[in-house]
This record gives sequence, C-alpha cells and structure tokens, in this order.
Amino acid sequence: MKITRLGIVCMVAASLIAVGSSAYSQDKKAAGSAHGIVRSGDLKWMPIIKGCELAPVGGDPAAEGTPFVVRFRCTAGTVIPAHWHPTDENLTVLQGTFQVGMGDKYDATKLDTMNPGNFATMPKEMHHYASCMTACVVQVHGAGPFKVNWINPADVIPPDAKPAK
Ligand SMILES: [Cu+2]
Repeated sequence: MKITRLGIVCMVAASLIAVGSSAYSQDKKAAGSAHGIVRSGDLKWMPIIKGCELAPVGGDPAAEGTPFVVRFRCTAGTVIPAHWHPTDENLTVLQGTFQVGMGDKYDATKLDTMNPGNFATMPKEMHHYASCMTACVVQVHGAGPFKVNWINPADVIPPDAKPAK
C-alpha cells in the first residue's frame, strides 16, 4: 500500500515536472533563441575625446527610434565639455564618481555628483556637461539616433592630443 502511494506521488511529481519543462521551453521559444548576454570584457571600446572611450552594448545607436545602450568610460579628471543630444539621454553610473551640470560652458562650481547606481535623464536639447572625479563607467540608454552636438567644438580635446604642458 505504501509503495503504491509512493508510486502515485512519483507519477504526479514526474508529470508536474514534464508540464513545467514544456511550459518553460515554450517561454524560451517565445522570448527568442538566446539571452543576448553582453560580457563586459567583450565590449569594443573606441576613443571619443581625450580620456573617454565609448562602447556599443545593445541596439544600434545610429538607428532612428529604436532602443540602444552604450557605455562611456573615462579616466579620473576627464571633462566632457558642454553639449546636447537630439533625444533624451538616460544615464546610469556603473562605476566611479560622475558629475553633471547644466549650461553652455563647463563650470566646476555647478556640478551635481552621481555615484554608482544613480540615474539621470538629460532631456533632449538640454545643454549639459560632465566630469569624472575618479575613473568612471557610465551607461547611456535611449531611443536613437544618439548624437553628441558640442556647444563649442574648440573645447573638445581629441583623443590623441598630446598632454598640455
Ligand atoms: Cu550628454
């Protein structure tokens, strides 16, 4: 009698597992064929301004109206001169101490500090600037196209510029 009950329990358990796994495989199919995991070590960094690099993470930042994710990483003390974007810039600090300010010219006295995990939205066309107190990594997401329009291009130091004497 005990064996029979155990047998029934096992059969029920086995059928539940079977139902569960078929539901899981259907979910997997509906969601696509892969997770699309991007390993941070696989990111392709390219220099954009002196001290800062950019890496595409997801989507196509150049495409119109579709989601994208990019990352910036900058060395300690880097200043990102005043600029604006044609679309909202959603910004999450991943590492380091990042500082942002609003206006047409970088002003170290008007910076707000953001720490890892902090998030901000820079509304489209708002003029803003930033700096990294320490080496920092910042993730930006939004809907493309992602463009940086410098207020004063002369403020932008090219990535390969020689250090100032
Ligand atoms: Cu910006």
